[in-house]
Amino acid sequence: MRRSPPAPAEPFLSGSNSSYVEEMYYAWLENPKSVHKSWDLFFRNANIGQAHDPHLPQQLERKASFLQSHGLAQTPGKAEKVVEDHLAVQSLIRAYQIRGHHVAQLDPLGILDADLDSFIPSDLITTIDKLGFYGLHESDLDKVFQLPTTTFIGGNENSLSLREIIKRLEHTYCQHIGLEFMFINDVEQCQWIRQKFETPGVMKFTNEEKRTLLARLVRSMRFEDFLARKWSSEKRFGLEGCEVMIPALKTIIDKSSEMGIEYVIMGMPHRGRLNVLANVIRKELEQIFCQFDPKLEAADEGSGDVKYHLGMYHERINRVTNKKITLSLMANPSHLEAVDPVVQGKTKAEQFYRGDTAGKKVMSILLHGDAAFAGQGVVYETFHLSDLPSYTTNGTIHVVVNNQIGFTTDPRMARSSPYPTDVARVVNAPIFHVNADDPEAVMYVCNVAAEWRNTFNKDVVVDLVCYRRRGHNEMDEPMFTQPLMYKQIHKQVPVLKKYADKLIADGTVTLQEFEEEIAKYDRICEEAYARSKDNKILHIKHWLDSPWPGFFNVDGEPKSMSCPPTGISEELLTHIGNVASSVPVKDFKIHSGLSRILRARLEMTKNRVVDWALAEYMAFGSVLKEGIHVRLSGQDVERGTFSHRHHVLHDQEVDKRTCVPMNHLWEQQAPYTVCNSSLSEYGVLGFELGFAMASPNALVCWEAQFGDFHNTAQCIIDQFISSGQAKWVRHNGIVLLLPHGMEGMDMKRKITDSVMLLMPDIVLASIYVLLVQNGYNNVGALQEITLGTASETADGPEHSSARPERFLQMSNDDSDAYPEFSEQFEVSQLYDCNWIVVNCSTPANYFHVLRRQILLPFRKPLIVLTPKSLLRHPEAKSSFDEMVSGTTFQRVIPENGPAAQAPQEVKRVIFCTGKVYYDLVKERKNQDLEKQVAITRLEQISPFPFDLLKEELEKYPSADLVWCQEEHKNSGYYDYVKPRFRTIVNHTRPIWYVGREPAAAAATGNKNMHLVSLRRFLDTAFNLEAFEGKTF
Ligand SMILES: Cc1ncc(C[n+]2csc(CCOP(=O)(O)OP(=O)(O)O)c2C)c(N)n1
Ligand SMILES: [Mg+2]
Repeated sequence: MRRSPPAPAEPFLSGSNSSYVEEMYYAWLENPKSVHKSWDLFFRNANIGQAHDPHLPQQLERKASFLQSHGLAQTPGKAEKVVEDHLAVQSLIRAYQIRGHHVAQLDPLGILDADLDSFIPSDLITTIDKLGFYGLHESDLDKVFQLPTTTFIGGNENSLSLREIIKRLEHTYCQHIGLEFMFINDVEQCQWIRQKFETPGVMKFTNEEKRTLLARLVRSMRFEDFLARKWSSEKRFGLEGCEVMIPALKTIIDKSSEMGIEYVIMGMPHRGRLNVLANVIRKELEQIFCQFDPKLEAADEGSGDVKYHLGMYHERINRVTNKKITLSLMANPSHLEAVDPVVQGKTKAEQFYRGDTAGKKVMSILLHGDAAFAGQGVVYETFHLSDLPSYTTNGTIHVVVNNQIGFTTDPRMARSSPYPTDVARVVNAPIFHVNADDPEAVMYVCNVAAEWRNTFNKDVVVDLVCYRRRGHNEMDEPMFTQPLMYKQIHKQVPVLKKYADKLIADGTVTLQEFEEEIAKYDRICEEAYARSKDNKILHIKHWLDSPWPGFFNVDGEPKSMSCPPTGISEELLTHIGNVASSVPVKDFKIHSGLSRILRARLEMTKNRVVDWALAEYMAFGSVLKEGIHVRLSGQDVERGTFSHRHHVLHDQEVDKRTCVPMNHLWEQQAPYTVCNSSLSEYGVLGFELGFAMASPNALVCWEAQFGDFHNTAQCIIDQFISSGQAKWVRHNGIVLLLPHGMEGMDMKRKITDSVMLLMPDIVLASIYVLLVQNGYNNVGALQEITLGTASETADGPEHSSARPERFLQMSNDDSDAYPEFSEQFEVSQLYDCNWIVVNCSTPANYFHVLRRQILLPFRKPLIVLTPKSLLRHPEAKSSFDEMVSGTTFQRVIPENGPAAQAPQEVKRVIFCTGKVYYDLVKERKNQDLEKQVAITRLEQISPFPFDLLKEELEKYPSADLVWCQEEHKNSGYYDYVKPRFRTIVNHTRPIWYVGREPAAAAATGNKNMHLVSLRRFLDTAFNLEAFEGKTF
């Protein structure tokens, strides 16, 4: 067979190609000389016929009939071959654009395939006989072909010989750069890339540029050599084998600075990190070297971190552009890729606060290892944030140190995708693979990547295909596991030598200049090394990646140790309540169900009460007035998972028309951002944490759909939120809102939001009656249903617990140390803790704790266990009296009923937290035990309010002490509170447990079981003989 038809998936005649013949024809009609001579020949001879070719693609047939209809009915055999050959050449060009990277020489070792496959695509002309694939022959090589508009290999020429076409395609696509971009579904972007790489002579550098590149390579290489010489047995995760990464980053930064970027935020793993700090960020070398001294003492509080995890922030002048540039390298844990979303969040915040909506001033660069980039799911989650309006950073440049190994694991065992970078294809990011032993190719690619980001504000990946000269760290023996690879690596001439030889050979530099450059940098290192010996103390403060100028005093301490009052004026409360109940935009039609909710809010405002949603509104609204930006992010947060929030109103008649009343509170207010996130926890929580890093003057909240989903973001919680300050002296005031509680209700699931909202009130009333008649007597649920806002609050094992025990277990306050109670105890305890864990039982207290969070003179993460059924519980309402000026957050809400009037009569004090309080109060009333049993609520669980609880305990000297929780014994709060209570009473009194038995699952999926266990523990709670005779 003479020609193989092109693969059906490849529409090689589509788009601009398909109109090519027409274009030629019309041009030829106007002026036969305007087209290439082969077309001229074709059109002139077009009246001579030729048998039907069954393999002629359909579209070509259409062209043939087009020609016929123009009176060119008979096509000559010769002419048809010309057309066929042109089409074949187009298809050949396209094949290189799509698949050229598969044969590009990407591996500096020359032994591996970067795409893990030695297969050579059959449509690339790697040997002359493969011309036959296109029906072409060696004799066609010198024939001249018109070039399609989808290639730039011709430069100023419209046509080239086939020989030259293949040569230029090979040069562009099959040398040291492998381009993956043809999957991008935007023609303009594809054209842009083709032009950047195909245009002949684009990869030319001036001598000056080459010398700068060489000097940068010298620094990169000699830095590692220096460390290796001085500390041969220390781990440093050296960059050897990918030294080019330093000039690569510097090129990206130079180019970006030239195009207006003022601030670059970077995240990277271990490999080459010290080198980046030294040679890109330009941390003083002595500060790096001194960290190798085992006797170095830590000056700051906290546990600190290893040198290759610390962050850095530096403002300086970019020497190439002479412009000011700020560079920040984010501190990160060992957990690979975890820092990615954090960097993005911080970048977004920096853009947001500068009004840099298009990302023209601030950008991020993320570095990755090949194994981690392919293996870690958070990479994918982060990519998926890249184009979302409230999360985009307007394009990130990703640089992969693709040393073709992950610790000891061969890529063939570590990934199923051809390249480690394939994950980037999901967002249509172009991927530029480049052989890291060709520094000029790397420079070129990096320049293009920076221009791409500036032009399209989209992500781009630079894949530095390199090798790892040593083991995973400097102590490892790589020959155990990669013997052949390492035999080759031992023979490999270092890139610096290769490049220096090349520049010396072509006269760009002399040997003497090169040696001087080396000597100069070695001297810099030696001098810094000498100075480093004077550094006896490590200040981790000097390694801050996100300083907050003006927030702390000059010593980095809080400006005060008190918290301003959190109550606000009645006038403010009323104003916020009124706006929260309104639609502050004209001609905006909201859903009738929502009107009902807004009416209820207005009614509450008139009656001076708030429910949960309104309390949150008041907290957010009031801090906005004080110029504090509020950002609430998470899945479905705009409406609220439980349909209680409704911060974004949707016009029922105009698509995408929305209104956020919170942004209509005052003329001069800080902006409120509320954004439904992608369905990710790891990525989004990391992002919000990064956002909260940028400024202390923002209340940044992340809400989990249900509290237990936070465990898919566990790495962010453990590695950053819990321990971030201890490791990196970096404060962070992020708020985690975690819906928590065992509702045990499966009924509500059946009566969903949409159904409810369509029902008139009369029908709802009937449902209410019906449910009561059927013995369904959970007040919260009924209230929810009558409000017409029931939602997916289905509970069971997976929706009940935000796992408070885990947060409490990681709290750093000492269970056994009896603290000294000073006047500042409340605030200093907060200052000393690693995070604050609260479970509020009233809307007012929720309001106060959110406000306290931002009014404190320092920042700590706040974990809030938020309610579900309490959102609409008729008892869980607060009066304005609990929120007005003079009121504050109550860490403990003591009993204030009859039991408190005669405490000596009280037989039992039940301590509890959260929603179970309402069950206990109801049961106490039922059993008429209001005088005998006091119920005290712990609202701030950690840090533990030792001072207030001590007062409570002393008030009831002869009472049993009980901790009651609805959670199972091995979860919830018991293990945390028990030793602390016992510390208060100096182990003289027991604290009895009342609650559910230990269990593996967080809750039952069976309603009946749920109710039985509830009944059982309520009975015990009020059985005043329950613990008689028991020892502790
Ligand atoms: C989440 C996570 N899992 C495992 C590790 C342990 N670990 C450290 S480095 C490494 C290999 C990383 O390979 P790669 O991403 O290719 O980077 P390279 O070291 O080759 O530069 C592994 C598995 C880790 N640090 N983080
Ligand atoms: Mg690797």
